Amino acid sequence: MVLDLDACIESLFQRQLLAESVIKEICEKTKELLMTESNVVHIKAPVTVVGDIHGQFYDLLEIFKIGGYCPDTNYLFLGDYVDRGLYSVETISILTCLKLRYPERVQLVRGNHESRAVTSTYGFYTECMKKYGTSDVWHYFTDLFDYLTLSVVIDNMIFCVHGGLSPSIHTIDQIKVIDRFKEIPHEGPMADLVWSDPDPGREEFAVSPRGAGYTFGSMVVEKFLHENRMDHILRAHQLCMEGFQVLFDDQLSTVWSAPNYCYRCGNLASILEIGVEGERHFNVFEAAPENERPTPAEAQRALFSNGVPAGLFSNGGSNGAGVGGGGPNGSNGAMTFAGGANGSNGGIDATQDAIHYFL
Ligand SMILES: [Mn+2]
Repeated sequence: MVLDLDACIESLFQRQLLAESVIKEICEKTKELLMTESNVVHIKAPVTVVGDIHGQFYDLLEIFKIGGYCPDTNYLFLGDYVDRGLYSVETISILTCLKLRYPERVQLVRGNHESRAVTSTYGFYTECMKKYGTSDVWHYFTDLFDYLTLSVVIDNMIFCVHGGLSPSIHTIDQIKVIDRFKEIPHEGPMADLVWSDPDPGREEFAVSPRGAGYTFGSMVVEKFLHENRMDHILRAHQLCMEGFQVLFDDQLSTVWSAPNYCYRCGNLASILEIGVEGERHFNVFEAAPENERPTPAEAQRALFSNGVPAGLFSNGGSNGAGVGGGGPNGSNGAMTFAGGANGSNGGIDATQDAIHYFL
């Protein structure tokens, strides 16, 4: 059987899951493609950059509506495609198909959730089991995650990564020599790239409250950009109530693309449109309209069904709060997100991952 990627993409847009055998073939082919990519992929603007999606498939559909469809719009996705939301399978399925179909126009960077350890705890594993009845699909995708690139550079000026910088990385060339084809380690440069966060209250590196990666301050950003002759760092990884945040005198941006995160945070989201001259425009959006989502009851049926039924995701009905917390310690009030009042991260709640929750 010849793989018809356009048909796969079309059925995913119609809210229908792909057959397990098709996912297997797509993952195999995509691995072969990703194997040829450097740890630092160089691309050119114009490109639209997308931050964390976390299984919020209906919001991803909204992103294509707002930002344009492939291949008319070039996309750079900054990781954290799965976990937390109800539709990790649909989300990673469509992104993988688009990457395979339009390899030069779609870039997928690895996030800290593109990992066996994290997806075992935060939802993707359970969702695969419920939607397919076996863990095979989870194995196909998590094996694929080992091949995702770690960073992208736009027009030699903008360094893009999921989390942030590492005390053991000073130059782009040091990223290029990392052996990335493996599970994300608990520490070291590869872990730091997917786990670290900027801290506007500091100048240097410090221990991260997440228990993995580091926080890094203004001097670190300044030095990295100067050393590598770039002018901006672009990353995702932290919830921003306004959908984005710009720090360090416009030298670093966070883009966050999961509106109303975990179906309860009430935050805005954005995609960052970068023009041919390097101009940056955050296109801010809200959660997808309620009448285009399944109701919580339909979503639950979807989760508890083993087959691949068509029409499962029918429209209509209102959408209340979908899943609750989901974090191992449940919800506990105060949230931390990018740009906490004085720059220091207080506690960590169920919407911000910390490595000690699953180690
Ligand atoms: Mn993340």
